Formats: sequence, C-alpha cells, structure tokens
Amino acid sequence: SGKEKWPKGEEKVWRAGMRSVDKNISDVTRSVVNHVQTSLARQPYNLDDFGAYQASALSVRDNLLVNWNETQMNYTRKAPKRAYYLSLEFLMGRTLDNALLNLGLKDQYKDGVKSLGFNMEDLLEKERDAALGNGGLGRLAACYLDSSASQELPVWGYGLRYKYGIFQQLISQDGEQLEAPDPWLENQNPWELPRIDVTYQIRFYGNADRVTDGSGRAIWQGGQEVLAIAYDVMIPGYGTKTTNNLRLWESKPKRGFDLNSFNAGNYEGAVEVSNSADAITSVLYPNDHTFWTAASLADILRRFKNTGKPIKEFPDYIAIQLNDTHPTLAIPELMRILIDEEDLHWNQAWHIVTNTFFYTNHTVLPEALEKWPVPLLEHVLPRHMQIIYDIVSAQSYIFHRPKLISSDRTCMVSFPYVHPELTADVAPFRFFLQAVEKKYPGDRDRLARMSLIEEGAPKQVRMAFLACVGSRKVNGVAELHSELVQTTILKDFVDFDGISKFGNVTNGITPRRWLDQCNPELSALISKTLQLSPGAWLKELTKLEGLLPYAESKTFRAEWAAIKQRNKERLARHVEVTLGLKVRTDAMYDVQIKRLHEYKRQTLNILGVIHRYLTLKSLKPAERAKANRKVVFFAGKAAPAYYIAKLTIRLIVNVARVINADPETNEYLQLYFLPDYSVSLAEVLIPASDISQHISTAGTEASGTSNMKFCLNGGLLLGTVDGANIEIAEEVGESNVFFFGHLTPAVEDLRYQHVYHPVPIEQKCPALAQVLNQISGGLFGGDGVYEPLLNTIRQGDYYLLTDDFDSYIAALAMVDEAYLDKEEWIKKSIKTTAKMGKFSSDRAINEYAESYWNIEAIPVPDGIVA
Ligand code: CR6
Repeated sequence: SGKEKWPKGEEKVWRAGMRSVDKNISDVTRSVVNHVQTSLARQPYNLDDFGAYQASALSVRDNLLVNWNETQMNYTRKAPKRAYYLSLEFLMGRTLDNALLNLGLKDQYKDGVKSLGFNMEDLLEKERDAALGNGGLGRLAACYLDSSASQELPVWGYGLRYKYGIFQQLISQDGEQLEAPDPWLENQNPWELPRIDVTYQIRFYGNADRVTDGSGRAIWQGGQEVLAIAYDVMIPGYGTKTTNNLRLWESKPKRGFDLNSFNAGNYEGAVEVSNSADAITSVLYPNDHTFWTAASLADILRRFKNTGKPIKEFPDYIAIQLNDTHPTLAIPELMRILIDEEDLHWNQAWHIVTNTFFYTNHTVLPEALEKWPVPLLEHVLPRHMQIIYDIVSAQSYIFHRPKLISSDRTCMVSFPYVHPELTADVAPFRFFLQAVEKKYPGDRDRLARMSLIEEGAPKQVRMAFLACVGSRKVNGVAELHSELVQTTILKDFVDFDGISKFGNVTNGITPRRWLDQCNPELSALISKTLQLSPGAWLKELTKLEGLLPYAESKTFRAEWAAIKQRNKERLARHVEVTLGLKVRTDAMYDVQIKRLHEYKRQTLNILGVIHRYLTLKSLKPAERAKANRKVVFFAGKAAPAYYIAKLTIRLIVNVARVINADPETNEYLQLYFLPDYSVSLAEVLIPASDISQHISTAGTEASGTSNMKFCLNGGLLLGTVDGANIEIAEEVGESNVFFFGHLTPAVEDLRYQHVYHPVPIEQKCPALAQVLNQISGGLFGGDGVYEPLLNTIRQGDYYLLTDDFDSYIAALAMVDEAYLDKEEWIKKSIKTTAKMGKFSSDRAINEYAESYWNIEAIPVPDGIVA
C-alpha cells in the first residue's frame, strides 16, 4: 500500500545490500539481504520478523561454517586424542543469540538488522527452542558442549535427532496438564547440516551364531537394517575459533526392506515415545538406543581408521563418555565390532573397551536405574545379549579368583575368558553360577548382587552395572552424590575394583548463557565494576570474587538491586504478554522450576504456600500489613503417565486461582504456574528470582543445576542439605543460604518409622494436618480429586514431608525476616554471585578432560588451516 513504508527500513540500504560491491553498508547487512533474496527467495517488502530471523540465522551460520571447517581440518591434521560425549538428550534451547555472543558479533548484527528495519530482540524471540531432552541431564550436556568448544577441547557430541522435542505442556481449564506434540523441525532448522554422505546401516533382530573355534566370535545375520543419517549442529566456543560438532542421527528405513517383518512406522513411533516419555517412568525400548550408539561407534571407528593407527591404540586416541546409562549398549557394540569385525581376541577387545569408556551416573533412585528385560534384548539384539552374557561369565570367573588378579586392572582380562569346560552351546552365565556355587558357596550373595543379570521373571540386564564394569572410570555429579554412588549402588564394585576407579565431577553451568545472555545488564555491571572485558571473567569465573568488596558500597548495591528489579519487570511483562495476567513487581519473587517429581517435593512448596495463605487469612488487617509481599512461581513438566506429579500441578493451578482472587490477601501473596517450562522460559525466570527452592528429600537429588543458575544471578537459595546445594553453601557461606530438613543419614530410619511406628499427622505435624484438611475440605475445589496425592503423605510418606514440614516453614520465616532487611539481603545476593566461580562448566569440563579423558586443548591456528 502507498502508506506502508517500502521496504521496512531504508530503501537505499536494501538496494545497496543487493549490490555486492557497495562499500557503504556492512558485510552483515549484505549477507542478511543476500539470504533473504537467495536462500529464502523472499522480497524485502513482505519480510516479517520470522523471515528476518531466518535470514539472520543463515548469515550467522555462514560465519560458523568457516570456523567449523577450520576446526575440523585442524583436528584431522593434528590427530589428537578426542572425546565423544554420548547423550540421549541435548537440551540446547535457542541458538542465534548464543552464536552471536560466541562469535563476538552481537553488536554488528544488532545494527545490521536495525538498518533493515528490524529489532534483534524481536527476531531472537522467533526462534523455537531445541528441546531434545527432559531436564537437567540434557541441559548439562548442552552446557558441556559450550564449555568444550570454549576451552578448545576436541569434543564431539553424539545424540538422536528427534522429530519432536519434549511435549508442549498445556494447562486445561481445571488445571490438568495436557501434552501436545512439539514439531520443532516444522519451520526448518537453520542450525543443522544434513550429511546425506554420512550414513550407516544398523542391524536389528536376526540370529547370532557363535563360531565354534573358541575365539568367541559370532556371525550375526538376518533381521532388518535401518539407515542412520547424520545431521551436524555447529557448536561455537566463546571467544575462540574452535567450533565443535554435535552429530545427531536420524533413522530411515532401508530401501527394499521386508515390510512383513519390520514395520518402519513402528520404529519411528518408538523413537518419539522414548523422547517424550520421562526417563524414569518410560517403557524402555532398545531400538533407538542401539541405533544411535551403533551409528556413533561406526562413525568414531571410521574416523579413527582414517588416521591409519593400529586398532590397539584406539584408547590412546578416543575417550567415550556415557552420559548416564542410556548409551551403555555402546559397550557390547564396541566388543562386537572388535571381535566379530576386527578379529580381535576377547581379551584384547575387552582391554580396549575398558580403557575407552567412561560412565557418569546421574541418579541413585532405585526406580530410575535402567534395567532391560533379557528376552527383549535377545530378540532385538541377539549378538549384544550374547556378549553381555560373556561379560557376565568373565566377570564371575574373575571375581571368584581374586588372588589371581594383579593390581593392574588390565590383567583382569588376561585370563582365558572361555572356561576350558565350556562348550559353545552352554550358556556361560549359568555355567559359571553353578561352578561358583560348588566352589565358593559363601560368596553367592555377593555374586548375585553384582551380576549384570538380575534374576527374576523376566531376567533383566542391570545397565548401570554393565556401564560400570565396561568403563575405565565412573563418576557422580556432586560430592554427596558420588559418595552415595560409591557406598550404595556400586559399593560391591568399589570393593572389587578399588576406589581409584571412582570419582566425582561436580556439575557446572555455562556462564555465557546463564549470566551474560540471560542477564545482560548484570553482566555489563560486573564487567564495569571489575574493569574487565566480559571475555576476561566469563572464561575465568572465579574472577567474580572481585565483586566482594563492592558488597559494602551503597551505590553498587543500589545498581545491583535496580537490575534485579528490572528483571522482575521483564518477567512480569512476559507473563502479561503470554498469559494475560498481571503480576505485581513490588514483591519478593520465589521460584521453583524443574521437572515435577515427588522427590523434588513441589508438593512441599505448595503446601507451604497454602499454609502462608491460611496464616495471612487469620491475621487482622493491621497485622497483615506488616507481612512480606511475595509472588511464588512454579514451572515444570510432569511425565505424561506420572499421575501424582500431574495432580500436584493441578493443585498448584487451583490454589493459584483461589488465592490470586482473594482481595483480602492477594496484595501479600500471589501464585503462578507458568506452563510449558523450557530453556528460554528459564532464561527469563532465573534473573528475576530473589529466592529459589531446591527442596528434595535429602540424598535424592544427585546435583541439581538450576540451583547454580539462580545463585550466579544473585538469587538466594532455600534448600535441603542435598546435591550441589551443599557445595554451593560451602562456597558462598552458610549464612547466605537457607537450609532446612533432615539429613541424608536420617532418611532410612525415618522411612522405617513411617512404616512400622506411624504417628498420626495431627499429632506429628498439626500445621501440616490443617493444610491437608483444608484441601480435603474443598477449599481449592476438585471434589476429592487430590486425595490420592494427599494419601501419599498420610500413608508411608516416602519423601518425608511430615518430617520436614515444620523446619521448612521455619526456614521460610527466616527468608521473610532476612528479606525485610533490604540492604543486608542485597549484600548476600552480591556475595553469592561473587562466590559462584566453581560452578562454571568450564571447570567441570576441564576436570573431565584432565582426570578422565586425558585430552588437551587444540587451538585453531590463525589464518587458514591448510
Ligand atoms: N534428573 C539429576 O536428577 C542432575 C542432572 C544432571 C539428573 C539431577 O540432580 O543435576 O541429572 N539425573 O547431572 C538424571 O537425569 C538421571 C536429572 O536431570
């Protein structure tokens, strides 16, 4: 139309951008214009924010590609030892802003798109999150990729290219969680490079026949093959040319395959199911796991072979990190390749395997430890199951001849693994159990405990044990957790292998995304105050300690507090725009955001909110006016089949409805459940928080990583003595965190008491009883719908809400009291940020590189790599 400005921005800039020789516009502008015209085939006059985002992304991608190519060429040329991070989840979030930051091109692109009539902040909002994961474990993998590249370490990620990200969470009228698919690839993904030249064929089903020459080899044939196709995602390091690779596999049925015996549709479906389902409760299905680990190993092996090194040097050039047990089938798969395809003797193969793999455990919750039914594995992966049996037999054989084992672990495999009496058609596992039973009757308990195969109907493979036995080192993710791994689930293996195989690497978070990107104002204030460039402290986070003296400066405190306030306003705007709700900003912001799970105890939090509400209601107006104003935020998804977790969401939503509408109290207490929690939502919530809650039953949360993000952004922590909370308190000082609740050693006994000497809640914890009665009485509606949730507390109370409620309420009161002293609170906030240096994922990744993988930084030289 004549009124509309043509095009957006300055016409002469667009025109100049179309002429590649015009010196008056920047390269950035020219490149964006070029992508609008060529890659997108769009015209300037109808370009919307989404189109401008796409063109900018493609333009940034060009920059990444140059660095990525040089990095890969440099690796090929130098052939250093490399590490591969195998993870079923990579929760990357958005890419554009991160790529701009890491490339150091933020300002150029901001100005470039501005000259074309666009606002970079609006464009950034157009990107969809890559949500290929459930929670902490997947986000940890993403932080580790950022740090690996930033530290110039030769690390690649390997994962699955899910067609659907984790489900989109909708909340119904009555507060129920509904799940909608997240077709994140629908709008094309500018950040991935399809590699149709990199494909592998992966076999399933069929028969594995042992070769009866005593070599342990087998021939696996028949069944069906599926194609694995690589998609590469470039991972730029911060302030370095190094740009690593994340290779994601897509599955495709092989042409000409037998439709009768393999249903390709089902295969695709299985991949989707495993992605959306919570790792803890999902029905396990081995196809996608194998498919992905097998493709990754084939790819790793091909690259290794290109170096021309002999196979026995494999562990000198390759370290493979198993992110939890999901990729554990890589262990029998590498054995299969080495024995069946590379013709190695079992002992040589086992030596290579046990020097290549590293296993990180991320949970000690018994229900979360993966076990796969033997009959299923036998059906889908007959050769792998054979190998697992062979490992079991080698394991039991060795175990029962401890005196023959030298302290050098490599000798563990120097026995003939095939017992002289063993014939090929006798299942070695049973054979050894019988032999052992005869010879070492006293040791049967221990053997049964340690076996990779759990007896029962059906028998099951204990994946954590397989990962442990097949790895060079095993670690947990926070000090307390690593100790629990060593003293509980893997205790027998510590006795057997010696403690030196076991360690701890406390988790970390990337300060690029979790401070500079999500809280740019705070980042700028820090740079200004420390008189450092961002690069100087974002890569050496302990430099934050330089902020400590400024806690005593009144003007600095005022600046610090003003930023927190603006971050609250930003969050409030976000809630208003997305949900149409008005959140007050003159209040303390209290946040709990994480997967919904009983052990994380969102229930404790909501019961505490109700308690606060009832207390406020009981006060006279004059008394109430003295109360600390507070807004409580929840966000998080529940596994689709996790009934109790979904009820908790429903309760939160309905409590919010009642208390936000109560004119008597809503000045003092508001409550919001923000739907569809994601990385991007976390980036808005975390900088706005005054206090965040990490209140798991002691000993259940392996680490937690959002606790680190909140504290890095100057939010204080209310938590139990669990996971990384403990180490955060060690760093920032116990006076700056609010701890409550029973400690880990008490948990077992308390649970025993609940079962054998139950005390009625009315007696044990009257305040809690009152809250439960109000819910049952219908204060929040629901018509009895919450009873199953309340009954988990009334009966058994496995997560110890009745034990911790009173001290939780007391801790909340201390938080209120501390917040009333504004200046002291800000000091605590500054001191907390200042002492968070330890929790950079740079520190964590360097620990893996040095103490586990034995790899070194490989900087990309200046100039073009030849
Ligand atoms: N759920 C732990 O529970 C830890 C992350 C990353 C978890 C959590 O405490 O911070 O891993 N465990 O180490 C698993 O996923 C099995 C998680 O994210």
